[in-house]
Amino acid sequence: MDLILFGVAWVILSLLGEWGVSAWGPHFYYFTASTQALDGLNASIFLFRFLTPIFFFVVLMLIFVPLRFKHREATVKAQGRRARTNRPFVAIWITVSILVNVLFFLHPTTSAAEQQFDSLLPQNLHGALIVDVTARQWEWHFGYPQYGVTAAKDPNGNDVLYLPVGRTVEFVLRSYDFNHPYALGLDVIHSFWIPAFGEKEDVIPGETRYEVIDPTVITSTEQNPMVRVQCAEVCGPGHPYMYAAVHIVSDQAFLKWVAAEHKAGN
Ligand SMILES: [Cu+2]
Repeated sequence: MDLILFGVAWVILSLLGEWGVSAWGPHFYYFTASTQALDGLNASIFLFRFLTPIFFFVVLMLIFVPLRFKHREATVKAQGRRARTNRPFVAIWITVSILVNVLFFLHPTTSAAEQQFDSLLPQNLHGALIVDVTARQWEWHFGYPQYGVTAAKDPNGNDVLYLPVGRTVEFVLRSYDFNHPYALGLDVIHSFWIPAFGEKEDVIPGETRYEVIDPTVITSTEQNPMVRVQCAEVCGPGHPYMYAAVHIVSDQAFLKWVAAEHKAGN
């Protein structure tokens, strides 16, 4: 009887939980604008789906066990406190815990890492748009070596990032250094973060790092503040203001913008 009651309560709560994950899962990330962000979102939904029944099992046990196995004060006095072990239950619990941990290590952890390493392989970067990103206290510079744009600026002279939708982008990330055209000295550690792209990469002086992104929607910072470059590593008093506007546009609009940058001498 106990078992049936527990089982029914567990199934009902788990189904409610799964329904909650279906309803709220797509909102775990505020806004997604790249396949990489969608992969991250799907990974967290997968984890929540899997963990919901386990979560409710533990919660129900915490409620059920003290109620069901409660001893009266008199019994405790007469028999003393006794502990009993359900060996098969403990064995199953430990085995399942290990299996769940191994599963999560393989998927999504290892599978996502492999996917990320694969995206950096030269054969997967054919036709990719290369964007040179230079971080310095406290601004971002963007260059497009394939298009002869060295410092992309908007008409007001602010640094700006334009990306064509549906084309793989390879960001080449550097902190301001001696090899840079404006260099005076070494800069500090920054972190390149566009929240809507779901990835973040530290920018370390003296190192070159890469991030590959596939933008999926036409949008911009004005439409959604999650679509902006934001420094995500404390780098001095100007750190919170170290951001730049991002525009994800159609192919034609991108080429038009490149032409305008040439005209402006950027
Ligand atoms: Cu910074």
